[in-house]
Parts: sequence; structure tokens; C-alpha cells
Amino acid sequence: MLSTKASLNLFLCFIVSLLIGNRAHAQTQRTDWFEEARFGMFIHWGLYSAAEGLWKGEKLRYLNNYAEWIRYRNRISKEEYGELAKRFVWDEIDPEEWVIQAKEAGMKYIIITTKHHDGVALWDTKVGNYSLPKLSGSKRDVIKEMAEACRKHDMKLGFYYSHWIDWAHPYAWDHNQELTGHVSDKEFEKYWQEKAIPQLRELLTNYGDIAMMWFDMWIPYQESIFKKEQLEQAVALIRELQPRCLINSRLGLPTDAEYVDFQTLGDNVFSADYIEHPWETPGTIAHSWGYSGQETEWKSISQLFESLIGNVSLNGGYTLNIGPRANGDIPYESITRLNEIGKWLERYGESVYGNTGLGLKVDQHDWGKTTYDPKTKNIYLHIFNWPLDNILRVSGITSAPKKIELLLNDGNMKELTFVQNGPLLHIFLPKLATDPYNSIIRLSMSELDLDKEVAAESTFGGFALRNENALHKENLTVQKYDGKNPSFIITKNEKITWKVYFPEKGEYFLDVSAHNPNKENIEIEVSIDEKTIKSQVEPDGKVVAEPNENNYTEEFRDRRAGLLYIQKLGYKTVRFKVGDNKELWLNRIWIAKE
Ligand code: FHN
Repeated sequence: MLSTKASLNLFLCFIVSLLIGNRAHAQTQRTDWFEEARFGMFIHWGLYSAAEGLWKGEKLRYLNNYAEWIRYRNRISKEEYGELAKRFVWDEIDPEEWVIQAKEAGMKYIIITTKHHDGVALWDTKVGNYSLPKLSGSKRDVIKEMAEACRKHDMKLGFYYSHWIDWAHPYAWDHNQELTGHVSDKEFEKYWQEKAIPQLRELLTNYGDIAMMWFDMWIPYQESIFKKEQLEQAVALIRELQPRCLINSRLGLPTDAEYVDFQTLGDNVFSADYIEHPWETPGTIAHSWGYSGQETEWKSISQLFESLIGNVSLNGGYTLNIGPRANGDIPYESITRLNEIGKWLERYGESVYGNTGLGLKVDQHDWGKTTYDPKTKNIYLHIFNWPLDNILRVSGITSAPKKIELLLNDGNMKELTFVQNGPLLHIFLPKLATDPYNSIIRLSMSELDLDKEVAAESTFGGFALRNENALHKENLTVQKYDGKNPSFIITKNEKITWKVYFPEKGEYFLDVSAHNPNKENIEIEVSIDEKTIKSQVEPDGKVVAEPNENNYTEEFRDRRAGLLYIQKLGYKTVRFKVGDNKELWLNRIWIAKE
């Protein structure tokens, strides 16, 4: 005979397997709104908000001192920490204001911390007494109020739930167990069945439609105390109670697993590559996620724009966090930033919502980013740095735009002239940028043909051939920028090639930026189609990275490799080779016209 629990588990597994069968289709439909939304609000609000980054007059301890970690960092007892609930100023708290603020910022969803690592439920849970209503004595259920306000303002609502770490439950995960010894699997299962699962059930039952469950374990389950079946149980519960609810990858299962709808990247981590499946970056507007009265690291508005647009250009979204105070106030620094972004999105939202990227080389353009709306076939150029010579150089679009317009702040458009030469487009701009952060140019396309291989033309002209835009490279060691040296390729006898479109005939010069770590000269060859230029690179030394600190680093000098006459404009393959099987650290080749 199976026990009741075992039969329940079997039943849940059966539900999961049914769901897996339909997964591809269901997942696509479920995530449609999320991929359209692109921008959401994260709210970290809990007892820690009332500590404001201070405990008994002492600031947060240790590195990575997030205000919401104060209970753990400053070693506060569960009971004393619970007293913070008394500081909440209930007659000022109004979650609807948060929803209105998110709307004004152009955000399409809100994720609120229903239970953070401190284990305190923000709602009136029936699972134990450790909840904000019980600890504060208030009858208010802010999660309910949030759910109502979101419905009223047509805002999607997601729940953050810390399923792994819970400092209030003796058998949940707590990082100090790395020193004191782990709870046993049996004990952890007790936490899971008696607290986490019933609380998830409450959240999924009592608050109407929930758009997503946002879990927060930043290691894969195999490295954690979780058993796969436990996470599967959570998935089955969510699918059973809220079939349209999305689940993020920090549940502990990978995004390509059967159960996860979208990937959550690391905190404040922005992708370097185009990612096909749905994904987002959770990011803070400052340093801490929860409110800290000691906060000094407010991100600039330009930085927030770069993060949002950068992610959309790589097919992702951005969930920007704010930490309201224990009286519900959103810090002024957050409000000013959110309002600026909101104003911008109201005018230029068509370049963000429902947009993706073109899939060109990463950081293709040094003036900004490109987004693309597949429904309208419009390409949007986001200009963060207005070119001094008022020519915007766009590389990789080979079909002809029907029309190119600069979107003006007042809602009007200004048509721009352009010339297209193969994959290189020059757009002639007016003298002044239209927006202080990010001016938008719209390309109306009837066809979309791209050359995803071509190396981009740089601002002011010229082509920088680097590791990132190489066409072929095999068996090369790539060193990323390490804060001192640029990112570079270690090349021996191997060949690296790039695809370059020479826009006109004439003489071009080739400069090689590299570090020769050998004691003697080495020979290099740069070939453009059938023509080859050979030159010598002398040994390099060091350079003082930081004066007066004995801080030296390898020097990467620019050398003229030679001049080359290009007879006919068009595509050419550029090859680079080092002689004598010697090592060379190649940073970039620069090709430009005299
Ligand atoms: O430790 C938490 C942190 O407090 C915050 O909630 C973030 C949000 O992504 N998640 C954890 C760290 O990754």
C-alpha cells in the first residue's frame, strides 16, 4: 500500500508529465505577454525595510551588505528581528501608489517579495505566526491590496518567494550551515512540506491571477539541498492552481528543463549574447534591494537606459528593483529615475515593448543599440552617443529601408536622408540629439535582410577587427578584459578571419594593436583576399597601470602593418597570421582610409 504522501507525489508527477507533453506550445503562449512587456518593477519590502540598514546603531556587516540581509549579517535573533514590524507606519502605507508609480514608469509587471530570506510572510498566512500582519498587529494584508491594485490598474503581478533560504525555519537553508553542518534531507523535507508548499498554495489560491512565481536560488538544484522531486512538486502545484503563471529559472532547474518558463540572469548581470528563449535581468536601482538609509550607489538614468535597451536588443527584459520604506514611501532618488524612464517610454515605447534584437554581432555599434519589432518590421536605432560629424554609421542591414525617421520628443517625426553601400548605411543627422539619454531613429522596412557576419564600421569611419567580430577563429585562447589589459586573442600559427566591406576603392592603412611577449621580433601577416602584407612586431614591455602603486601591466602598442590599395569596393576577407609558431597577444586590427 502506498502512503497518502506517496500517492500524492505520484499524482503530482502524473500531472507534471501531462504538462510536459504540451510544454512547447503552452510555454510559448504563456510567455507571450512577458516577451511583450520587457520592463517590470521588482519590490523588496519586508521587516528589513524598517531597519533601513542599521541595527542598534551599527551599519550592515561584511561585504555585499544588502539591507535585506541585515538579520543574517548582523546576527539578529528571530524574536528581536520580529520587533521591527512595530515600526511600520500603517496609515501611510498604500500599495496602490506603488502600482501607479510602476505604471508611470512604463512598467508592465510587478514582482513583490511575499517572503524573503528572513522567512517573514507579508500576507496573512495561516502557516505559522511569523507574518507581517501577526507581528505588527495590523489587520492589513498588503499582498491582497497589491493584487487588487494590480487588477484595478491592469498590471501583471508576480510573487517573489524565497523557497530555499528561510532564516526563520529551523530546517530550511541558511548559509551558516556551511559551518555548522547541513540540515538533513528529512529535516529539509519537513520545512518544504510544512511551510513552503502550504504557503505557495495560499499565494496561488487567495490572490486571483498570478502572472509569475519568482524563486530565488542562484545555484542549480544539484548543488543544493533540494531534491528534484521537491521542485517538481512546486511546479505541479503552480500548474494545477494557476496554469498561466510563469516560473523563473531560479527555482533551481535550467531553462531548457521541462518546467521553467524563463531564465533569470544573475543580479545586475546583463547578457553579452542574444538569447533565444525568454529571459530577464533583475537589477537594483541602487546597491541594496531593500531600503537602506545608508544608500549611496544610485545608478544613473543613462545606466538604467543602457541596461533596459541593451537587454531588449538581445531579446531580454529588465526587472528593475525599488525598496520602499516602512511607511510605504518610495525613495525620492527612485521616483525621479522611474519618472524619467516613464516619460521616455511614453514617447518611444514602440522601440521597446514587443521588441527584440537583430542578432547582429554583440556591441556591433559604438554609438548605441538596435532593437527590432517583428510585428511592424521596424528597426529602431538607439543613439546613446550622438556622432560629432552627424553621420550615423549602421552596419549589417542589407535590405533598403523604405523610410528613415528621427522620432522627435514632441511626438512628430523628421525624415532623414541616407546612403546605403552594401551592408553599410550612413544616416545624415541634424546637429542636435533629440533626447538627452537616448534618441530614436526608426527604419521602416518591407524586407529584412541582414549580414550578421560583417565587421561594423566605427564612428568616424574605419573598421576595428577584434575577437568579438571575427568570422572564423579556431583553437584560439581568448582573454577577456581584466581591468588592466584589453580583451585579446592569443594567436600562434592559427588563422583568424574577418569579413569586411570596403566602401570605396583607394589606399587603406592597417594598424595592429598587440603585445609581443617573446624576447625577439616576430613576423605577422595580414592578407586581404589575395594580397598579403608582412611586417615585424618587436617585443613589448610593461606599462605603469597606476602611478606610484607598483602596478604594471603588459603594453599593447599600435603598429602600422602597412598600406594596401583596394582596387574595387566590396566584400573582402581579412586574414591574420603569426609566423614561426610564436605567441602574439592580438587586441585589434584597425583598417581605415588615409
Ligand atoms: O539574496 C537575494 C537578494 O537579497 C535579492 O533578493 C536578490 C534579487 O535577485 N536575490 C538574492 C541574491 O541573488
